[in-house]
Amino acid sequence: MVGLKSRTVLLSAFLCACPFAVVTAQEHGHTAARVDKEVTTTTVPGPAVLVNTSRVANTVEVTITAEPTRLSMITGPTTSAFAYNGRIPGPILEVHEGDHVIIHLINKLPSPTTIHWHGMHIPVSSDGSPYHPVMPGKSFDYDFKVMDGTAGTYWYHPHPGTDTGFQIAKGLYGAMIVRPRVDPLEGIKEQVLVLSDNRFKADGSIDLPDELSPLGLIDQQNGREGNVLFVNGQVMPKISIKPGEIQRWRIINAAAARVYRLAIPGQTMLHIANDGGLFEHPVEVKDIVLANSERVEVLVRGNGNAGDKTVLQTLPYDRYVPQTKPADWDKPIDLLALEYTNDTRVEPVAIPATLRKIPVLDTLKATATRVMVLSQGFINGKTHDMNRVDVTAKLGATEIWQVENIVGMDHPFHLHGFQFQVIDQDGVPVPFRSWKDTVNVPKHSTVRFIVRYDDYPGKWMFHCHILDHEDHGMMGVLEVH
Ligand SMILES: [Cu+2]
Repeated sequence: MVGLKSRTVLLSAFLCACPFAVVTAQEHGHTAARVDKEVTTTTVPGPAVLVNTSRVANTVEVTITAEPTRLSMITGPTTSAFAYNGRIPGPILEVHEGDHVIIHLINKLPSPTTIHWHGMHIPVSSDGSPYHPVMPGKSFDYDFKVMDGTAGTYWYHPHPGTDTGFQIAKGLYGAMIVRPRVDPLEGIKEQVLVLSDNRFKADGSIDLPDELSPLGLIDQQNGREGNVLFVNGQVMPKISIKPGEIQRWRIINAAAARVYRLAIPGQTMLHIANDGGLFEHPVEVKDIVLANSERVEVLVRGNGNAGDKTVLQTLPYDRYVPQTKPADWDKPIDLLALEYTNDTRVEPVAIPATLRKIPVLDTLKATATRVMVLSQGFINGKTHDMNRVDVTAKLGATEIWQVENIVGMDHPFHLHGFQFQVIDQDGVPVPFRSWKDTVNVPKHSTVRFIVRYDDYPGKWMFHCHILDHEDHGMMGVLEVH
């Protein structure tokens, strides 16, 4: 995907190191209004944090406006986009376990939208699924309590029926962090890295081809990938690290279809968390495959010396249908620069050997196995129907899902509302427990996971998280009652 031209775009944007500036808000006819001073204190000039307007203890109340805007997304012409509070990605929503959270969504878009709090265990009325669209010009209050044990890295994005890919491509996505009451890694410097990609036309507009055009058909097949790779809305941003310092990176794959295989050349990372929060023990890894909508947390150790420079890369990962595999899929791509400061070496902090305990979901307690056969665009041979319930289950029941991918490309499978534990892939047990809400099911593979439907009845979506597949109906409904 990344040819000579886009390499040039990457390079020139890096040299420019432009902050992500709001140019105009079309709906209000504002003139250029820079928002640089809202940028967080992290070295990556990422999104601002949503301001809590509540004066009540343990309560977070924020307002998110989804609105058309015009932004400098790449070097050159500006881009007509959608943004949450004028930013791409949207501002970070930061909450604690035990908090009461109220989010006022104001929809100033020309079409219905929702906000789905991806991975959160919350009431179905606040899930932001296609069952609860917010019409243009209308508002909606999402209202939920953050459960204990759910601390982790999440994200939010629209989920309005068949328009999800379009709205996310236009810029609607943001990070959400749930902090625990006591963090075993308290005091370690954090970076939030929201990964996404996009494709632009020469006039700066987002390239969303007609579905029946040759490129549109490839997008439908593979999922739409872009040749411009963003980290927090920036191309090739820079992170500073002191020699000896350890940093905690919370990484979110917000791309429509691109699967990342993350690595820092010549060094390992400590993988400490998946979608639903910390592992029991850190795991040393050379690289991590991060499928669409998955999150990981890693500890990056500043092993280098003052003035050294390295990069975070995405390595080749073959998720594609062979016939439409991008020509340069096998080339690594740099995502961000990691640069050592000239500070004297700091003493690395000690990392606890045990981060927390994760309760076991016992397969002997499972009362059903749900078989989901994924083919190209279908789940169990069907496309999504809002008026059909595909799986009915009892509140509190423990069940196994057996997700069988029978085609020649990967499908990342997401279940709303309930975190699960992956059991095995093709019969090979996963090496350790973790909480997940999305699992990549590689081509011609079967993944089994176990889930307990705690607390919240209702109609919950499950679907492929390649947005083109989801929007074309690769989705079903679980009703818990
Ligand atoms: Cu899919």
